[in-house]
Parts: sequence; structure tokens; C-alpha cells
Amino acid sequence: MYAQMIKTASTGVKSDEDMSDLERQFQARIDAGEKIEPKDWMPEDYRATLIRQMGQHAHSEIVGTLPEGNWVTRAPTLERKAILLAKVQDEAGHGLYLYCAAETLGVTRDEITEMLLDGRMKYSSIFNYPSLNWADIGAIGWLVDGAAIMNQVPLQRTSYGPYSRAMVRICKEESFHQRQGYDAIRACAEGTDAQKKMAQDALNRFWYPSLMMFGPPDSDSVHSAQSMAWKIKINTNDELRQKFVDQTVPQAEYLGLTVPDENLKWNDETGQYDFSQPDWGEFFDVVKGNGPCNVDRLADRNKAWDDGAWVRDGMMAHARKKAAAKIAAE
Ligand code: BYC
Repeated sequence: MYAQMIKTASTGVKSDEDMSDLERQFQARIDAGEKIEPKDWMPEDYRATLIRQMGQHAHSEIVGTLPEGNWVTRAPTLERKAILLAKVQDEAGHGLYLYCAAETLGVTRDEITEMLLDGRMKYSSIFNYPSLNWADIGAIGWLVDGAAIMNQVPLQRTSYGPYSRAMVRICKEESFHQRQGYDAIRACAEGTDAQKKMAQDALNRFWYPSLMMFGPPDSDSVHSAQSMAWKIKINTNDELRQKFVDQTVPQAEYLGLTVPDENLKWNDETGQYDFSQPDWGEFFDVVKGNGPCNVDRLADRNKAWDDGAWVRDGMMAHARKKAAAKIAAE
């Protein structure tokens, strides 16, 4: 079961005195803005943090294909179907780059996949919500990919070289995804009354889960301080959530849709929107495995893994045969 518990916010950042010489040299490289490469020395906690975050990120891309894949056969036009299919393929590709990047840290793709399948590793909470109608596909592209870009653009500057380079390509594709989502929901919002209602309903259901994608409030974020000291993370969860709200509210206004938050208000003093926090109780519950789709998502991924076993076995057997033939020829 998907039930890894959230730790309490107690993790501090290692002070200079507590570091070994190697750790101090490592921190100096980070502070100087150098990239860390796979063969460089790194603290074990840095490696573990990256495997956790990159693995979780890769799993999110793969699990994220499920709510969208659900609508490929029911897209309203051939053009929308072709676009959605290409987008879903891109997301699967992002998962693959990230698995490859994670493998440079000494973990295999099979190992981290198994950790997803038996619930030891997480994926983004957002994908435990269902996609109920076509406007949800617009909302996912607009809001979910919009939140993803907000989080991922700074990750292009993350300190681990392979992760940073993977993010450059991923961000280019995500920005196309966000636009296709906005265009799909715009078509609904400008359509018949029924279509407009569908677009509003999608915004109502996806708004707060999208805000949750940035992680718990900074006061409850266990990893932020150390991850930011290591430049694995560049911004805090709350900073990115605020930027997302500031960027998205005018987009909703342009569509003629209402963000489902009575407290949403422009604040002249801060130059930002004031907004309501999501229900953090719901977030922690979803992350523990109790969201509307957790069981289905993991069942789908487990089935895909089991159904694909013969392909993996066949490819391994072929690779062994080729290697043996090469040795025999030498
Ligand atoms: N869902 O200390 P914190 C996509 C966990 S893919 C579930 O703040 P951190 C897309 C967190 O793991 C989007 N769990 O953590 C794909 C930790 O638990 P553990 C995925 C969450 O790592 C297809 C605990 O809560 N993007 O966009 O410093 C189609 C405490 O949190 C969530 C990435 O993965 C969550 N939302 O910060 C469309 C980006 N939030 O591990 C779109 C890379 C927190 O100790 N990841 N938790 O058991 C990150 O930037 C960071 O990992 C996070 C969390 C900001 C997500």
C-alpha cells in the first residue's frame, strides 16, 4: 500500500562545525555554483535526497499519464486527440529521462520502480484525483502543468548536473503542455453554457489540489532547509505556491472563470494575491494513500509492470545472447 508516513519538521541544516573536511569542500563547491557530477564525491544524504526527489518526480510523470490517458479515446476532435496523445507520450519520456538521471546516483530503475509499486516511494498527490470530463484535461494542462513549470524552471539550476540538464528539456515541453491545456479549457469556457459550466467545475475541483502540488507549508516542510542549502531545491514550497497563484488568477479572469476562494484578493501592500490555503489534512491523507484514486493508480502501475515482464525478460535474454556472440567472435 502507498502509505509512507510524513516525518515531522525537525530536520535542520548541518552546521559548518558538524561537517567533515570533505563535506565542507563539497558545500564550498555548491556555494560557488558548481555542478556536482555522478563520479564526484557527495555526502550520502545528498545522494539519498536526490534519489528520493528525482525518483518521486519520475514516478509522478509516469503515474501522471493515467488521468490524461483516460481521455485519449474520448477527445472531442481528432486534432485534440493527436495533441493529447503527443502530450502523454512526452510525460512518459520525462519519466524516462528522470529514471536515467537517477540511475547515475547508483540506484537502478528496477529498484526505484519496485519502491513505487510497493508504496515505499511517493508520487505527486495531484494524480490521485480523477479526470471526470473533458474540461478536466484542460484544467490539468493549465493548472497541473502550470504548477509543474513553476516548480521545475528553477530546478534547471539545481546543483546535480544530470538532474539540471534533464530539466532543461522537460521545461521546454511542459510549457507547450501548459498552453495546450489553457487552449482546451478556453474552448470550453467560450462554448455553450454547459461547456462553460464544465470548465468552472474543473477549476473548482483542481484548484486546491494544484496548490498542494508545491508540498506542505514551509513550516511543515521537512526537507526544504537542507535541500536549499545543497541547492537541490532553489525556492521554498510557499514561495512557489504564491508565484503560481499570482500568475494563474489573471488567466482565470481572462477565461471568465471564478477561482473557488472567497478570500482571494489582490494586496497592494505586498504586490501579491492573498489566498486561502488548501485543506492540509486532505493533503496528508492523500499522501498516506487515502485519496480518491490512490488504489487504482497503483493497481494500474502494478498491472503494467507485471504485463511487461515478458518484454523485459525477452530484451535481457537478447542482450545476453548478443554479448555472448560478441565474446565468441573475439
Ligand atoms: N505529493 O519536506 P517537503 C508533473 C512529501 S510531475 C506527494 O516539502 P520536498 C506532471 C515529500 O516527498 C510533478 N508528496 O519535501 C506530470 C516529503 O515526504 P518524504 C512532480 C509530497 O521534497 C505529468 C513530505 O511531503 N514534480 O508535474 O523538499 C503530467 C514533506 O515535504 C508532495 C516534482 O516531483 C506532493 N505534492 O519538497 C502533468 C518536482 N509534496 O519524501 C504534470 C520535484 C511534498 O519525506 N520535487 N510531499 O516521505 C520537488 O520539487 C519537491 O520534492 C517537492 C516537495 C516540492 C514536491
